[in-house]
Amino acid sequence: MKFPLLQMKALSLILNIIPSQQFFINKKNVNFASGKFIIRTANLIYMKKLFLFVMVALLLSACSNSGSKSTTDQGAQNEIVITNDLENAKGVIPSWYNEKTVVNMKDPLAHSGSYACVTNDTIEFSYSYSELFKNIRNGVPKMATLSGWIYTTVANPEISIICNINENKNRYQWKVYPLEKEISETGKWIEFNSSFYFDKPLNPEQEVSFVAWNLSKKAVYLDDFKITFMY
Ligand SMILES: [Ca+2]
Repeated sequence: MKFPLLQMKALSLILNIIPSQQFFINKKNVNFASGKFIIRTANLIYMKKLFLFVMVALLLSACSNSGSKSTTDQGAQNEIVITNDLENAKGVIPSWYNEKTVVNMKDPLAHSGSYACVTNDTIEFSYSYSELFKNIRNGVPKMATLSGWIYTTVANPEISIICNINENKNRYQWKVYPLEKEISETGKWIEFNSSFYFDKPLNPEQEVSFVAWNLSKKAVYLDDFKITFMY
């Protein structure tokens, strides 16, 4: 288990507050304080500290993992990267939609963890991302990419990544990136990458969305999305 520096500092602070010497200054303990008893008491204190350390560590670890797995990192100064491994999708992650398509995968196994997204004859649209440009970062991007992993049950399925831009709920720009030719192998996870150049002028009030659209009527699964906006 790894703990970030901040959590380790919190643990240290909490453990220092615990009055670990109170066993020794308790009159009852002092009266019966043979060598063995002191050792047992010392062990008790050690166990108490260990127990508290583990409990606090578990609590802090749980807190740190309870949030969205979707992270927004500002890697290079001119780009924003957003990732989602779908493991917490059922808990509803801001900016992500269509959670009903996220399933606990058994056969095939998900690409990461337990969850991936399914599209098939009744589910044409995948788990999706949608957000106003102004909520992503100042300014508007020049281009964006959506990459991830895909698993198809039929060779060359008719499936595409859609990048849609809306302005006041009306469609402003609609771009399609077909994946059909790239996905020739069935029964295995394949990495895909789709790129979108924004050739029309954008403004921060517009909303950008990404979704996979499966028209093959056959099962195609997706996992580990990564969206990169370049400014
Ligand atoms: Ca996953």
